[in-house]
Amino acid sequence: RATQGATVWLTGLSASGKSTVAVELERRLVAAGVPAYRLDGDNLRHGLNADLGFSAADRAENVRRVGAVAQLLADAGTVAVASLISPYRDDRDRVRAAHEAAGLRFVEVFVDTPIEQCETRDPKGMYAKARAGEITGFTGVDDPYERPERAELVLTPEDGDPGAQAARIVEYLTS
Ligand code: GGZ
Repeated sequence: RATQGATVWLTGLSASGKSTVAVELERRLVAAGVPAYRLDGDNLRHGLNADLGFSAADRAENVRRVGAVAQLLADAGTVAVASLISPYRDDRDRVRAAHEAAGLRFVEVFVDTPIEQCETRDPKGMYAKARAGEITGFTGVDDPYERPERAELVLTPEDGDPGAQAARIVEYLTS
């Protein structure tokens, strides 16, 4: 049913395009009459998760909290569109398991943009700072990113722009 809630979980490196794909996905779903709501990791770190940093434990707590909020939205019949780096496989799998235990659909989407492209984009200059050693523990530079092994969808730049990538997710959700 088009009105059924679900969580779409976008994972990938900083500057991989997760947030832009999330905006495009939310826009397309709402235009089609499907209630959708975005949960952006970077934004939520200003409020709900303002107490968290970037240690492995804090990232785990970040993912746990956003996963719990997404699950509430999904339970209420909304498509939650979460975009977080969420670098650890176990953290993501726990969110999946919680959804599945509650009978809620969880769709993991790996935004697989090569780090070279993410670094070329570098919209906030963070990769440059990380390479220069001004930031430590930056995902993909000197902190791990564990690639999903069984994501429902893998998006690469070959799929096209973020709108085309979002369209792939809509197609997956409605097929
Ligand atoms: C990774 C960092 C870091 C470190 C600050 N490592 O691309 P952005 O800038 O705009 O979004 C990134 C954001 C990551 O937040 P998440 O909540 O998605 O991360 S996680 O799921 O791992 O908890 C990035 C910025 O914060 N940022 N320091 N050390 N990204």
